[in-house]
Amino acid sequence: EVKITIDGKEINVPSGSTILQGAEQLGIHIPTLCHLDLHDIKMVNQSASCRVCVVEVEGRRNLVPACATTVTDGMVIKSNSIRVLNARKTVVELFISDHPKECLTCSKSGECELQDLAEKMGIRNINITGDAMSTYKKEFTTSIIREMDKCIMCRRCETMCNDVQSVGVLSGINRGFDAVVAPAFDEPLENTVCTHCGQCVAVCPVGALSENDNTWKVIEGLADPDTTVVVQTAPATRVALGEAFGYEAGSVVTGEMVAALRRLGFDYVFDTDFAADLTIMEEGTELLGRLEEYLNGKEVALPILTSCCPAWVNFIESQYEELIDIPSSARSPQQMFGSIAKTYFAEKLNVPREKMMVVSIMPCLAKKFEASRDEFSVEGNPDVDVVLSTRELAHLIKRANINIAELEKESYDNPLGISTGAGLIFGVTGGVLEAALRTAYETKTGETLEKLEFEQVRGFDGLRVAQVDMGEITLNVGIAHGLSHARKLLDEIKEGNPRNLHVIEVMACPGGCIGGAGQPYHHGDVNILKKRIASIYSEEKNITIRKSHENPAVKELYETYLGKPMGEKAHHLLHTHYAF
Ligand code: HC1
Ligand code: SF4
Repeated sequence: EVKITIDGKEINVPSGSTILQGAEQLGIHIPTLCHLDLHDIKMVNQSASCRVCVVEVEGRRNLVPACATTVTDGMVIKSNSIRVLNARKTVVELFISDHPKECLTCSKSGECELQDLAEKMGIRNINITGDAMSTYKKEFTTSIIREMDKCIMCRRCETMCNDVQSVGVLSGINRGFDAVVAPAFDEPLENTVCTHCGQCVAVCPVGALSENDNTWKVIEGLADPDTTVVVQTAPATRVALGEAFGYEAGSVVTGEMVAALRRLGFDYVFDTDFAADLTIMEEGTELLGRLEEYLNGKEVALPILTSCCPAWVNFIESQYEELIDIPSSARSPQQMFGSIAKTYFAEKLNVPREKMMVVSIMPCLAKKFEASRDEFSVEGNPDVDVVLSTRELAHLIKRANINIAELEKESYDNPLGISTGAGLIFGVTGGVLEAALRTAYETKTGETLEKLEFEQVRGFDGLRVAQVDMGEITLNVGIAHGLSHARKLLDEIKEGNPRNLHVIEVMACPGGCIGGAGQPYHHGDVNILKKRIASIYSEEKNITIRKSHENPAVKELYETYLGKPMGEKAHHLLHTHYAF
C-alpha cells in the first residue's frame, strides 16, 4: 500500500493503483471521456487519449492524466486547482473545435458525455477555430448509425468489440484529421462480421454511434386508420424503461409501459413473454428429443445451443461454420410472436397480414437486423414490421407528452399478452436455460418441481457451468454472456466438448438482454445491470404461473391451431435454419 493525498484528503491505496482509482476510493470525481472501467464484465478502456482527467502532482512540472498515472508513496495531488480546471477546459474546447455543432438535433443530446462536460465547464464560446475539420460519410446498417464526424477517438467501441465481444471489427485507422475508429480498410460495417450486438453503441460517449431509429415508421402506422397496430414488449424492457423517466435503476414499470402504449394508440398491447413461453415449448421439446436419441446411443448434435439472441446467431453464422447444425432451430420469441400475430391472431381478427403492423419494443439493436431477415417474411411482408429499442420507446412516449409516473398501471391484452414467470426470466443471463429446465424436468420426469429456482445457473460470471439433475440423466449446462465467453465454449466444443456439455445458453450482451444496447445508457455503471437482474428475479417470484408449459394461452394455441410442439405447423411457423 502507498499513502497519497488528493485535494487535502489522505488515503492508503494498493500500490499499482492509478490516481483515478485512488480518487474514486475517496469519493472524488475526476471527469474522463475515454476511460471506462467495466471490470465486472472484463472491459477496461485505458487509451488515455482524451486528457480530460489531467491533475496536478506536487513536484511535477507537467499535468498528468489521472487514468494512466500510477501513484507513488507520499504523492500529493490536486484534482481541481485553477491550473487543472483551465487545462481541462482547453482540452474540451479542442474536442469541440473539431466536432459538429449539432447538439440540438443529435440523437445523443442529453446523454452525451462531451456535451455534459462542456456544460459543466461553462463553455459558451469556441475560441479555437481552424480550417480543417474531420469529415466522414454517415453510414447506416440495419441496426446502427455511424456518424464518425462526431468520433472523439476514445476507442471505447474498439475495446468493447475486441475484449468483451471478441468480434474485433473496429480499430483505429489513419492519422491526423483522418484518424477514425472503423473496420479495416474503412469497409462499411455492414460488410464485416459485425454481429449487430450494438455494445459499441452502448459505450460510445458521444453521438458517433447510435441506433438506427425507426420511430417514424411506427408513428405513420399508428396514424393510419386502416392498419391494425400490434405491439409486443420484450422481457427486459420493463425493468429499464423507467430509468428514462428518472426512476431508480431496476424499477419495474410493466403496467405503466402498457398504459403508455395504449395512450400512444396501439390497438393491441401484447407481451414477448408469451412468445418466450412458446419458445420453451419448442426448444424444450427439441432438447428432450435430442437427449432421448443421445441416451439411446444415436449420433446427435449436442450440446444444443439456445437461439433467441440474434447477435449470437450472427456470430455463429459468421464465425463457426462447422457448428452451424447445433443451435436449436427454434426461432426467437420476437420472431415467434410476429409469426403467430400475423397468422393465428390476424385470422381471429379477420385482418389480412398486409393490414397488420407488428411492432416490437426490444432492449436490443440486433433485433432490428433479425426482423429484417428474409426467412422471417411471407411474400415480402415481414412477420415483425418495426423494432424499436427501449430508448426509442422512451422518446416516443416523451414526444407524446406522456409522463409514465402519472399513469395508472394497466394489463396486457389477451391472448398474446398472457405469460408466465419463465417467460419473464428470459431477460437475464441464465434465464432462458432456467425456463427450459423447468419445463424439461417436469416433462421428462413426470414429477412436479418443488423448487423452481435453479440457483446453479444464475449469476453474473461471464462463463458458468453447472450440473442439473434430470432423473435419468445429469445435464451439464453452460451459460455465457458476452461473445468472448461464448467463443471459449464454442472453441471447446470444436475440440471435442471435453466438459460433455448438453445445453448451452448464450446471450451476446453483458447481463443478458437487460444489458442490451437498446436500453437506457448505463454510462459505465455495471450496478445498473445488476439491479435490473435483481428486479426480474424478484418480480418473477410474484407471478402465479411460473412454468411455460402451464401458460393457458400457449396451451390453447397448440390445442386450437398449432397441434403439437415440433409438429408440422409449429415447424413451419416457429422454426428456422442457419447458413454460413
Ligand atoms: Fe431478449 Fe428474447 S429474452 S432475446 O434477451 O429470447 O431482445 O428482453 O425479447 O426474442 O423473450 C431481447 C429480452 C427478448 C426474444 C424473449
Ligand atoms: Fe462490434 Fe457489436 Fe459494435 Fe458490431 S455491433 S462493431 S460486433 S461491438
